[in-house]
Amino acid sequence: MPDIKRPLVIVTRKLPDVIETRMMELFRARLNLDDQAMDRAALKQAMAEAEVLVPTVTDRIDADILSAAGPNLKLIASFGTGVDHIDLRAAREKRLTVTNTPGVLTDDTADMTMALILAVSRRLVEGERLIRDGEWQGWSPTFMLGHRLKGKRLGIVGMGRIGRALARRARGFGLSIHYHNRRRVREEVEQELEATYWDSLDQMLARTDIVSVNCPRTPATYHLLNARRLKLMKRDAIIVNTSRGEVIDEKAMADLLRQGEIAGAGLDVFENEPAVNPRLLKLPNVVLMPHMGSATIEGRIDMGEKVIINIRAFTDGHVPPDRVIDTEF
Ligand code: 8YV
Repeated sequence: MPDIKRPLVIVTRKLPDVIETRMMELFRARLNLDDQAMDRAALKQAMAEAEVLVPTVTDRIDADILSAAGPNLKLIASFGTGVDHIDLRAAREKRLTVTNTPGVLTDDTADMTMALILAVSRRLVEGERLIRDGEWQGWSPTFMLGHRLKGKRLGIVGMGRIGRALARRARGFGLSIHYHNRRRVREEVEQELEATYWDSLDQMLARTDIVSVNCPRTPATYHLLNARRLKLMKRDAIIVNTSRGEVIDEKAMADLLRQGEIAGAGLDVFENEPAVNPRLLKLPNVVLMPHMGSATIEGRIDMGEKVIINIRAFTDGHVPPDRVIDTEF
């Protein structure tokens, strides 16, 4: 007979100690202390046993994995905001509730996006590498010239929480804000950000100097930036992505970067993580980060707190605050 108040919670990856300790106090928690990602068999076993599963972006919870759900499994409390790793329709058919952790990684991800914009525009990684390689010959007026941010146009693809947090930061650097979104944002927000809305993504891509991908990965955004659209970008424009790799056709982007049709890229996410298109590795005008957008200790603790709150609310019989409704996606 499952203990409703102290459910068996299976956590698929290592979480911050403070979160794990609290989970041990509140739940019958099964932790993954050595942080080995679960293979499909282990994931199925966890689905069969758990009352609550706490997966992360590295666990592909597809229909086949969901078919292994045991009778006690009621809640998938994902550690992260994006839910593209979970087949929401199949979860709903199994009458499983799914929650995520929105809002608490907004600032960290926006900071990382701004860092990538700066790193690519001002050639930070190239310069750093040169010094470490012992190749710096000293200052020169025409050495390592990048581009000034002030006065440039930033085109944000996806004006949700992270897109807006990026826009606020970017305004501080003197960038003017352009955006494309499924829906136009409220007038007060547009006014605050002095943001220009583009109904046509194609038009925005052709007119902005920096393109930032900040929309979730959904069936509608898969390869939203395909070869045709990437070719619309200005030759001296750069692209940054801190959302999901699948929103951009990575191969097409690598080709265009190599051909000089796009001037540079800052990428925190990739289509087949942890694999990175080998062509990207060879390009000096590309800054690559290993999916670290939300990687702050504060952010990861806040995410864990949200997971705990969602589990507690659910087991107390309430609708958890971060319930994911699949029609939203
Ligand atoms: C998280 C992310 O680290 O929350 C997200 O959607 O992309 C990341 O920043 C990851 O998802 C944790 O599961």
